Order: sequence, then C-alpha cells, then structure tokens
Amino acid sequence: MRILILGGDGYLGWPTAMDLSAQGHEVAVADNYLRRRLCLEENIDLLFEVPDLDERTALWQLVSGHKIAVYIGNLCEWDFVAEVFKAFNPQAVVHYAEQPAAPYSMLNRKAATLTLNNNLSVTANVIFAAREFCPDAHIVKLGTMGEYGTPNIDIEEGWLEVEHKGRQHKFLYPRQAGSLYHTTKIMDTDLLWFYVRTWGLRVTDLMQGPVYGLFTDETENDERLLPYFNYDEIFGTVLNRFVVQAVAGHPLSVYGKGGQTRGYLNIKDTLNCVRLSVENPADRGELRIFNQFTETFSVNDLAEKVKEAGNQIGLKVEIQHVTNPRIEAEEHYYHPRHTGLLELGLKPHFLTKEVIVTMMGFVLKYKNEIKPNQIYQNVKWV
Ligand code: USQ
Repeated sequence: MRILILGGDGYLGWPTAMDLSAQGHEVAVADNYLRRRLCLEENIDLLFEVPDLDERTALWQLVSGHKIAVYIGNLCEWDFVAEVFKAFNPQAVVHYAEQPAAPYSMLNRKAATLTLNNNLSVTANVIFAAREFCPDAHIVKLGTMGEYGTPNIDIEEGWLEVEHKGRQHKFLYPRQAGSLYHTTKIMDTDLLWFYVRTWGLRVTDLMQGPVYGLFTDETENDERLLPYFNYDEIFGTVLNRFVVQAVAGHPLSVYGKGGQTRGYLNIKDTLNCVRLSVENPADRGELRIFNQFTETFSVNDLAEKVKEAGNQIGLKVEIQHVTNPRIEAEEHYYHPRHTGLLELGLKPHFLTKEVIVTMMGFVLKYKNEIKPNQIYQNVKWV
C-alpha cells in the first residue's frame, strides 16, 4: 500500500515509517520538525541527538534497500497538504502530526494556542485532503486513552450504548480529558466523526496509552535509526523518565499519591497496532475506535518495577512522592476494555524486568549526557 505518515519525524512516526517500509509498503513521511523546534525553544535536551529526516531516510535506504519519500513542510498550511496528497496519492494516512505533550499544552497561553491551532488545523486539513484527493483512503488517527479521563465506570472501546427513558442510542463514549492536549484529541475525534457521518470517510481512531521503550525490529541492530528519547518533564513519558532517573541516581518522580492508573504499551506494540489497523482498514462511512494499550499500571507500580530492575543491575533506586503538578485523580477506578486490536491479531510485548533492564543498559551508555535540570521544568496545571 502507499502509506503517508504525517509527523514522520517523531518518537513514534519515524519507527512506524521504517516498520511499514520493512513490510514492503511504499511509505512517505511529512513533518515540519515542530517537536525539535519546541524542544529548542524550551531548552530541552534529548538523551542523544538524532539525524534529520533526509539523513535518516538515506541511512534507512542504505541498510534496508527501501526508499521512504520525505516532504518537509507545515501541515497546517493547505497548499502544502494539497501538494503532498496530490503527489503521493496515499491509500492510507497515519496521522501523528500533533503537538503531543500534555505538560507543553499547559505551559502558558502561547503554548496552549499553538497546541489548539496545530492539532485541530492539521486534522481538518487531513479530512479535507482525503475527501478532495483520495476519498477511499483510510485515515488512521492517533488519539489517546486520555480522552476518556478516569470515569468511575468501565471504559468501553470508543462507544457507549445508552438507555434513556426506555429508549436506546449508541454514542461516542463520554470524554473528559485532563489537559488541553488531551482535549484537542477529543475535538479531533468529534471532527472525524462529523465528517465520517457527512462524507463517508474511512477512519480508525486509536486511543493510545503512554508508550515506553526505544527498540524496534528496525533499530535493534542500528542505533543511528533510533527515535527521539525525551526524559524531561515536558515531552518525556513516565516510564522513560523513570529509567533515566534511575540511571542518573535521581529519585523517581512519583506525582502525588501515585495511584494514577493508565494503559501502557511497548513502542513495538504501537507499530504492530498501527500496522494491523492499516492492513485491515475501516469501512467507508465507519469511525472505528480501538483502545491501544496492553497492560494497566499505576505510577506506583511502575516506580516499583523500575526500582527492582535497577537493583538487579546494582543501581540504588529511590522513589520520591513529589507534589503533583497536574490536576488529576490520584486514586481512582480504572477498567478500560481493549479487545479490538487483540482480535485483529496483536501479540503484546509485556513490561518485564528484562525490558526495563535492557532500556537501562542502553541509557547507561549516555549517563554522562543526562542533565538533572531537565527532570523538573516547573510546569503547573494551576
Ligand atoms: N507522572 C508521574 N511522574 C512523572 C511523570 C508522569 O507520576 O515524572 C504521572 C502523570 O501525572 C500521569 C502518568 O504518570 O498520571 C502518565 O504521565 P505521562 O507523562 O507518561 O503521560 P501523559 O501526559 O498522559 O501523556 C502521554 C503522551 C501522550 C499520550 C498519553 C496517553 O505524552 O502523547 O497521548 O501519554 S494517555 O496518558 O493514556 O492519555
């Protein structure tokens, strides 16, 4: 298939591009390096530098023999979007091209406005481009489990059958997010659902939990192909942060009581979920929703796992409960369903001690590059 990956420079976009290309699909990536620019502006350092898309795709062609086309430009601008869709004529579009960090969206008004404008404009442009240039193409959109929040009832897979005064109707499952970033994902889902109903688009919305890890089949043997690895408060996800903190000898930063529970997945499973979705498309006029995670853990569970793994390789790991900078429930019910992707054939990679030890072994090589001032950046929800 011809698969266009929007946000192809990112933590997940680049590994997805290589994975689909390795399966023999014809892949193109589009990106404007927004994440790199925001990191520079906020003085955020990555654990290691990563080459730009021209260099990465050249390297990929060298090691795999597969070519990935690169389009550099801003997907908020219609002319660029139109040019890419006309030139590549995709059969599937994987849409990662969003400002992806909850803390960044809560930094200040400018960051909030950028998140709103960027995320909603790109989604709208993807919808308009699909309709105009490739109405049969399948849009695979990265949403987030955070759209649902932490309700006191079971979370269904996208939809809820509601009975009211003796009558029944199926609605999108109620959404109540915990950050502006997560709220833009709710708005994306609403936009997609409106245009699925109105124009009969073909859409899969993936409600993804926090991702951890670095290594995929394509990067395991060549570290030059690795994705970004953020461990800072703004762009780093919790398990990746804990691994770096453990290696640096910094206490693990558990926010508040640490009972916050989420659905997590290994980066390898992100790629598998996206591939399964692309290769088994939604129907025309269907908004298909999958909850994309493999296991649920509280922050306390993760901290304990990282501590145990660290101890196994001789690291002294402390856990510290710090004041929670976020507004979120710290003890709550959490029971989300996640059967759709398993039914499509997903074989999960679970979070074992070995997985954490392997990550630590890699991060240890960069121990001297870790900057403790990145760990807290003082972003507060209030
Ligand atoms: N947390 C800590 N200590 C830390 C960092 C985080 O206790 O040092 C807690 C947070 O308060 C939260 C949980 O760990 O309760 C997860 O935080 P996170 O930063 O790993 O994840 P989050 O901000 O929710 O966002 C990440 C990705 C985002 C994706 C989302 C999936 O950055 O792109 O959409 O995970 S989900 O959380 O399921 O909505």
